[in-house]
Amino acid sequence: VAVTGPAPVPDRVREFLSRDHGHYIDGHWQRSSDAAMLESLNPATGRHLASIARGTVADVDDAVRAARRALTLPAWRELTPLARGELLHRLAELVDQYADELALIESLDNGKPMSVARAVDVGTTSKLFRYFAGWPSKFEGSTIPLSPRNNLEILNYTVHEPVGVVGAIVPWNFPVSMATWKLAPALAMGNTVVLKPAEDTSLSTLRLAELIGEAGFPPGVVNVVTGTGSVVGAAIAEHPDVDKVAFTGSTEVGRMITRAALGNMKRVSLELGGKSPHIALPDADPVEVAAAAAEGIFFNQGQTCTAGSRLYVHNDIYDDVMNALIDRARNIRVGPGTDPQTQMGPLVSSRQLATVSSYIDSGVEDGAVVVAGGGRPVDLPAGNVDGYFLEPTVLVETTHRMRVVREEIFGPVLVAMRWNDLDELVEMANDSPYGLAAGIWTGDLRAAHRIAGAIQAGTVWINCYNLTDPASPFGGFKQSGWGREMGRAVLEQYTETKSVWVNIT
Ligand code: TXE
Repeated sequence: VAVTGPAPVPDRVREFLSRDHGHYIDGHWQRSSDAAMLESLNPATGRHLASIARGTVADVDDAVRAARRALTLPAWRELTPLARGELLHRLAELVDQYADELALIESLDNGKPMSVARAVDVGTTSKLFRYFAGWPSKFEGSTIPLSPRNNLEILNYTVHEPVGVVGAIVPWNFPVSMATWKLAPALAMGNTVVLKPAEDTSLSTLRLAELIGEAGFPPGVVNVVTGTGSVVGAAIAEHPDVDKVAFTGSTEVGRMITRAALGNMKRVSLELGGKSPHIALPDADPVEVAAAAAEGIFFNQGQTCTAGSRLYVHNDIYDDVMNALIDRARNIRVGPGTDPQTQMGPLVSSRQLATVSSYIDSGVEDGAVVVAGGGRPVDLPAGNVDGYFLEPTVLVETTHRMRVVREEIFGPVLVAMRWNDLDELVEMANDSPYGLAAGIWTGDLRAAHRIAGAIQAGTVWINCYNLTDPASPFGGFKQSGWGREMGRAVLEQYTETKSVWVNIT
């Protein structure tokens, strides 16, 4: 593993980081009700990066009250669909204008390489706002041909109305873009939002909140409350005046949120974990498969819900693929995200590093063999020795009885297995509580489509991996979630449908 060093931080970003960040409520910045703060650490150094407000139940109450009030503001409620779209366009432009700054904040706070933060996280964010800016004027209701009794003549039509106050709880792996996956459709459909970023990575979302104010969204339409999941997240999920909760995170917390939401029957949409199969057929090019498998698992340090974390390679090409894959894994440049040479940054937190490391240990205890990585990289620059770095890791001799094969590790750890029979392969691929994504590599399109049809997953990539687009629906089968995000499909998640009956007899 080659190791790289850090690059300097410009003054503007330094100034932003040095502020004591409050919550963004009703268009203003405010401290927590008890003035408590949380520390955000730089995962590449393990040292202080910034201070953010540690929210309380009272702060969530304030934010929900502001969001409720904003629903009735003429400046929001009476905005024409085109004008609402225009606001989203303006926000997209601001995100582009400050893209480098946002990307640097993201990279420092989350650890990911700057190039990834710029192209993927921030790039996706402005693209999402642009895509959803078009929908307010295009999400039409229907007129419905009825068969009424008593010769009545009825005009029946549907309209889509906002759900109301949306609580959005988002994770730390793609901070600003995960916030936008929820914000963009919620705002496009005329809702107001109380957003909680993850406690480890709130900074880019706080910068986005400044841009939301600058774009001209009325006060209270978007509110950001920072703090812990057990206080702020739980308060949003339970709140009787929140109409819908949209969550991305662990399946375990998704269950807790769903239970809390039952109190007032909130609408719930969930994007949860995954353990996605990445499959190579015998005709696939071993070098291409190795490159895709490496990118599929090591992208974003493996902290991707769709990570191709279970690799199934046909026996005929298994040795060739594994040799090329091991070579790739060993040559990935690990270092701080701010170094342009870095290909893989640190994990997000010491907690995540401990979790992922303990999974590697459990795999070895269960009989798996480490053929690449497995530990902390040596020769880190002096300033980075306390960072949360882990080598790209590949485990072989794994079976479906092992925890490393069954559970989401959410780190740069790949488990590889052989297969011979297509039916058995599909059975193995589906032998998981999750059903988020799958990848298939082959020139045999007949086989590829057969497998795509048989696999229980919300997304299947054939001869590509980890591609997303605001226009294409994304979500999970089984315990990977409820509902779909992005595309037309998500609009249903942020609206109520009203059926209006008019007697025109
Ligand atoms: O996630 P949490 P964690 C998985 C992944 C990872 C594991 C743990 O396997 O190793 O989860 O990560 C908020 N009520 N994923 O613990 O806790 C929390 O503050 C309301 C996969 O960090 O689910 C944060 O904002 N909210 C996933 C958000 O939930 C609560 C991405 C997600 O954190 C809460 C992240 C509560 N009781 C983790 N407790 C993916 N599929 O993309 C926490 N939160």
